[in-house]
Amino acid sequence: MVAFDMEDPPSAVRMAEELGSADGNFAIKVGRPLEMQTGKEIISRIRDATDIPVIYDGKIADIPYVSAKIAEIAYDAGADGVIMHAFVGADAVREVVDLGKGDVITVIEMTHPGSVEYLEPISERLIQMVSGIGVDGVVLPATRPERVKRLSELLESESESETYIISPGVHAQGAKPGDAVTSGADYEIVGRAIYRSENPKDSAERIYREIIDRLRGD
Ligand code: OMP
Repeated sequence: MVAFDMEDPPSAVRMAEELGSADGNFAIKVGRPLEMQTGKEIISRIRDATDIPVIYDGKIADIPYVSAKIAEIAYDAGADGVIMHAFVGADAVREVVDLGKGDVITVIEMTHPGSVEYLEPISERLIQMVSGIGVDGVVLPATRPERVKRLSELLESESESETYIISPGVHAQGAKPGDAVTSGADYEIVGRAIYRSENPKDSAERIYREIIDRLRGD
């Protein structure tokens, strides 16, 4: 999953087109630094530029009504899924899930040190809560593979339906390609190492191959 946090909409659209024909299994995550340039329109432009999944990473964390409103705007603009925080509580998560307009991915633990202080102590309860509601995916930190392992096991025992795990932190934040998928994650998220590189398509394909090689034990 390629994080689109660049601040230049034309280069984002170009990269979306390139990823559509890249060798691998890709998705795009539109972050706030990009969204703030144009508003929801960039989601639609990226949606029109490629067939691969587009996730809106608004890190939504508001009261149920406003959380659902933000998510609805993103879905209607063309997002296949949205990322919201789990810590806002079951009522907010449920209201977004109940829209039934696309995937809901909830943040459980984050990649930065501050996450250890406040999210780690409550993350097992967050997993139980989102499993009970039935979200489509969760975010776990590639920077802490042992947490991905522990929480992926818990997720499997708690969830009645399949819940995928997406893990950021590869390269720019110190995780190595493959650290998360070999610990139980389904997708790894990579931003700067791709969109800041000289040839983003080549970088995406190379990192994708590295992840697959680790998964196969090559
Ligand atoms: P790079 O560090 O540039 O690869 O980007 C990482 C991407 O993952 C950014 O879009 C972050 O917003 C996102 N992210 C994290 O880095 N850490 C988290 O704990 C959660 C996320 C996320 O939810 O995507």
